[in-house]
Amino acid sequence: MSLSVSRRLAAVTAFAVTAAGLYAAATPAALAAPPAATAAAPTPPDIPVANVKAHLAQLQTIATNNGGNRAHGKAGYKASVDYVKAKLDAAGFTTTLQTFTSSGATGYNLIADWPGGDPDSVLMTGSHLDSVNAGPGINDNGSGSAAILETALAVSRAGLKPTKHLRFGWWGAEELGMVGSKYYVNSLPAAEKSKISGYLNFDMIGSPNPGYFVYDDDPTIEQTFKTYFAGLSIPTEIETEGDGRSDHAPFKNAGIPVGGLFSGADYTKTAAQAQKWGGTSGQAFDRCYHASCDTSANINDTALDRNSDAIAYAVWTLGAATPVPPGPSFENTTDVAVPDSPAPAVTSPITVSGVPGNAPATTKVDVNIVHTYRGDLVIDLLAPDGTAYRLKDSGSDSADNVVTSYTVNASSEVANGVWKLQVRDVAAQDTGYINSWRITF
Ligand code: DTR
Ligand code: CA
Ligand code: ZN
Ligand code: ZN
Repeated sequence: MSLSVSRRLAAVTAFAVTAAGLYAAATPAALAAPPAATAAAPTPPDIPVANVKAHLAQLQTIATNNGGNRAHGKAGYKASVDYVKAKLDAAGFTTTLQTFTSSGATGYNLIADWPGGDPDSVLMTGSHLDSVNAGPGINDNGSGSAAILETALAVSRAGLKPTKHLRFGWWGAEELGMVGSKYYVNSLPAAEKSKISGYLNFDMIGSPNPGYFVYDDDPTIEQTFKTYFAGLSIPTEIETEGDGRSDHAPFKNAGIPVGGLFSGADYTKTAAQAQKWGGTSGQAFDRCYHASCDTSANINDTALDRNSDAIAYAVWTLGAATPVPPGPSFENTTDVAVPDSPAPAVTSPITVSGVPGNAPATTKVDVNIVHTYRGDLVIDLLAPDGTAYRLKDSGSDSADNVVTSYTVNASSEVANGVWKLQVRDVAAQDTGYINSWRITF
């Protein structure tokens, strides 16, 4: 790509003014490690409700493309599992697919472990991912599934190092009688059950005529949620539709402390409840419960947002999140032109030294690429031994530039050595350049 005059000047200026910087950029010394974080636990993040709704849109598309549902034993359920799993794998989680059989069909539980934390003290968060056969199940229970997925992704974005070990679960065949969660709990050896300090369940948290219900099982978990909503001046009620009606039941029956949130199903909102929560009295919390109309339109965004944020608050608080002193960071700011397709990939090297042991499961890669059609680009992280970690695939994305942070589970790689950012333009027209990139351990 021909450099515009301003870029040529900028390039020359950069070379003249920061020759040392360029030298440093080519073989950078570790950037000064920021001061260690204070002992206070980090503030739980706001969960962007737009991200949660984007997951719901994907689940809606999956149902639409697979006979209108995401039910156990149907293609739509397995496609839902594959979607969630891909997001978690890309975010550095260790995922496991557990299979079981129910009503003659294979069912799937998806378990995702966040590396680190005390293996003898596990905080688990779960939602059932299946719908009924009648419809796409966006509130029941895409809402819970999407909210805990986005919370897990927030854990990854934060590079959280909680005291407890965090585990997330997406259950199959809940609508057949909590079959997946029962199978998971019953398959756990007693020693593993005893390590679970608490199970948080989220099944229907975006009901269109919402209530704010808190499970009244474990008092500590219950109080955690009540504290959150009190901070928003939102009154809550105890969930009284029956303990046995969702996936927390098998955990509770195994003696594990449980809690959760619920925005209501087919029961009717009273006048008193409408007075404090808004919405329509005399109408069900979710008129599309177990119906074909449980689509993307069957969500109250405010309830979904508040409950998603409450989930993050509970995971951070109950997980006893501790500060994350950022590890050593290395950067290369040398511009590297990315030629238009067809052309070989280009690379930008960073020599890492002085970092003991292996890279962490939460190795962070910050990428800054200037380009006029980022969908042309395939981006990989190359470890010193040549192992490639795909950061970004090509696709129809006409937006400019890639300015993104990726989390890579590079825990099998020795940290010291020459890491490379590899970029290849795989579609004709449009060019750009690697502006800078950084790796943080
Ligand atoms: N049985 C759940 C919906 C449901 C009904 N009452 C509660 C109470 C707590 C959680 C969930 C529910 C379902 O259809 O998936
Ligand atoms: Ca939010
Ligand atoms: Zn249901
Ligand atoms: Zn449900």
